[in-house]
Amino acid sequence: LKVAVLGLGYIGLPTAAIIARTGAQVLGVDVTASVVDTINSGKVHIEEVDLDGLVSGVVARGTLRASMAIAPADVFVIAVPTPFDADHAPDIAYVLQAATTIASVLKPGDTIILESTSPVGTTEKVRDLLATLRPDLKVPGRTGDQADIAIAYCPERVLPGRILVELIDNDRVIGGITPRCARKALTFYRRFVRGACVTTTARAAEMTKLTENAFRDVNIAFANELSLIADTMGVDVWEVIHLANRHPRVNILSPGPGVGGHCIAVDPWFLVHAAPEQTPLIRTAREVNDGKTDHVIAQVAALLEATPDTPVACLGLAFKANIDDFRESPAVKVAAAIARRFGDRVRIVEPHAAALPAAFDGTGAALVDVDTAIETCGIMVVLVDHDVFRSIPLEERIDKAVLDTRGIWPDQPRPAR
Ligand code: SAJ
Repeated sequence: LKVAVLGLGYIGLPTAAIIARTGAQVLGVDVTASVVDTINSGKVHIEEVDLDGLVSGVVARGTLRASMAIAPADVFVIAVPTPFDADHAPDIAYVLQAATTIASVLKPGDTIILESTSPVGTTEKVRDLLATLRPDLKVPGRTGDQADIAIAYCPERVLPGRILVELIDNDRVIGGITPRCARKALTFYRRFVRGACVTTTARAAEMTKLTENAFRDVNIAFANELSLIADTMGVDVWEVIHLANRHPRVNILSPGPGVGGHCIAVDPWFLVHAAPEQTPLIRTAREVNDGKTDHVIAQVAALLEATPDTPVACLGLAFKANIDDFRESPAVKVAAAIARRFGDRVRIVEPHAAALPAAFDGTGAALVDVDTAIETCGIMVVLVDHDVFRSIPLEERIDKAVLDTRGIWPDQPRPAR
């Protein structure tokens, strides 16, 4: 079996490597020369648990090769980004570009699978584009079931930090343009997926992916709203959530400084954009979560103003615990806003960063290690629940003014109201 994976990012590269491990001949295609060179030398350009060993193994065995050029294959997997523009309108240009690339080598019997998070209807647009570019091939859904090629949508749903495990163990939703397309894609996923593979239509699968991330966003927004209420009431929100979750049908998520990453803070907008009148809840959840970041910035600023000249340590920059991914991170937004205002009073602790990101350029903030932060800072702001911060014992922070946005230090004495 020959497989081409287009887009070698956080999803494409692990997927390509796992397929290559099954013995299939995998070509990874990416538009960035340095990514292609890195992979062909057996190395990785992204951090993900166990990915480096897997990639070096399959490259050495010759089952994974990267290139900037496409080549014929039996199965094409599209895993390119789908960003949104300033008005939150999804941009599927990279998906259509990938489809155009595939069209140049497509032959009867091939299967094309879109994995990128996409607005509902995108897989049909891919089909329509291929029909235009390759009038010699019968595309599915337009000519009965007697198509020359199969096209399906199968969203990835892996969690960064657990990608290699979840790629294999998670259930997969496989949406075909036709039932026959879904069955062909199913045969492919059965090669490496241990979870259940459930088939449906392409449109239902597209909406399922957006629904999953909107569900999580709405639930985090509920937790974030609770944290604002609890602050007003002088109640510990973590205790309230802990107690409420003892109810058999209540399961509240955790408040934080906002929602980051490239999925949960983005995908709900695809639904809002597609159905603006029907999405007051999903839109409000987005606004609550983004608003929480502004609220934390104001809280930290007030704390710094109340204690002039005291250095502050901002703990964490990653968008969530124990990863090195700073994309759309609320921690970066908070720390950079504080650094712009309070300059060299600001110390940043991020064990996963070798240097401060560009957002801190010219601010005077410094990157320091945990011990230096504890020794030099009178104020500590927890922005990320990295294990290394969680394990700082009470005696090392009892004399600090603490703002713990992640609830990692329940034993920290609360200031009197
Ligand atoms: N967060 C909270 N409170 C919580 C949970 C998360 O504030 O209780 C924050 C995190 O700190 C982070 C953000 O939300 O800033 C997102 O983190 P996450 O762990 O919820 O999700 P991601 O972005 O790492 O991955 C999500 C997952 N989707 C769901 O859980 C429904 C993953 O399964 C998807 O594959 C991924 O999005 C994706 O690529 O779409």
